[in-house]
Amino acid sequence: MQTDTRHDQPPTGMLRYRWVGRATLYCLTATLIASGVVVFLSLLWVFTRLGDHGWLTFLLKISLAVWLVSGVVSLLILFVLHRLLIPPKEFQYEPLGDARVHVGLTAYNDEECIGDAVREFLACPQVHRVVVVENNSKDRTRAVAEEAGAHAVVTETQPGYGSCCMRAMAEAAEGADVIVLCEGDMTFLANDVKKFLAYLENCDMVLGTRATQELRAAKTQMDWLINPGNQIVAKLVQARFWGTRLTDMGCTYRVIRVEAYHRLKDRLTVKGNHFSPHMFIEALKLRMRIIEIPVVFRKRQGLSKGVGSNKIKAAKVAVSMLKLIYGA
Ligand SMILES: Nc1nc2c(ncn2[C@@H]2O[C@H](COP(=O)(O)OP(=O)(O)O)[C@@H](O)[C@H]2O)c(=O)[nH]1
Ligand SMILES: [Mg+2]
Repeated sequence: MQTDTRHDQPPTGMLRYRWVGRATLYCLTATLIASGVVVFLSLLWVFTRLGDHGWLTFLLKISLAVWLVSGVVSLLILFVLHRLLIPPKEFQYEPLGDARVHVGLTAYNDEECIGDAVREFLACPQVHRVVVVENNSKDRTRAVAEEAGAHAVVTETQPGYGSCCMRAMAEAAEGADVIVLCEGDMTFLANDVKKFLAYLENCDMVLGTRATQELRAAKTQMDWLINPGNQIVAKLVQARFWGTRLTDMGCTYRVIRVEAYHRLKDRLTVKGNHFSPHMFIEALKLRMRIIEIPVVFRKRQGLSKGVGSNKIKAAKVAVSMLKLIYGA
């Protein structure tokens, strides 16, 4: 049975969609900031002599008022305005049948892991083609990928994680019905492709999330800081695009229908490490249907070139992600 219930928003609805989303995000942010200020001023009031000063009481009253008003407005926007102004997306069911599934793997000086990653994907019965895009590697990445049996190994000369991901999808798109984007560092499990394909029957793009403890190895780059940080920032995106559940900002492993990719590709511009949310934020702006599913996440083989091992780099990437979210 095939029920095509896809209805993209007409252009007039898009403006309303954007402004209601922004209002939700800005109001919730004001509530969060005001909560922090209220707690801080209350501590000063209770534990220091500053409590004797009238100005502290005045500031406390102002911040309480901001907290209350922004909180109430946020609830009204979420539970009233959204219902009145943003029509819910229709349920979609489009079977994939015997869709051609092409995998694009990213690699950069990844000779330790790219061979195993290619072999894992080639062993998946659902996968028809595996393409490796390596980012001008100085080691044997290309040779190892070829020896492992990759159908193609392409060199992307533009440096950066985003450039590599964009090229990997462009290469995988040729002749495909479905594109799988994944890192060739063995953190992800190729066999999870079947989980992605099951959910893709109901949407345009399926994102992986590394936030599920039961599917994560004991020691990975999703540590005590990166994991909760990712989840909190993902909730900001969820506030902006209310309706789509999100828990991870940086999971490369994702699957997209080729038609959706062609609608999206010209909007993709971020070459650096914040490419991952850039891609799904642009898709959400187009009101694409996105489902996030838990995936296995293992310890990386070889050295991390991204944020995996460097908290300062992670903080910089987080700032770039926040700029994306508040500017969306
Ligand atoms: N950071 C980074 N990653 C790149 C680049 N080119 C390709 N990649 C690939 O993008 C993926 C993400 O990088 P990785 O080192 O795993 O970062 P991590 O997942 O944050 O530890 C890997 O498959 C890299 O090999 C690049 O210029 N910079
Ligand atoms: Mg990685």
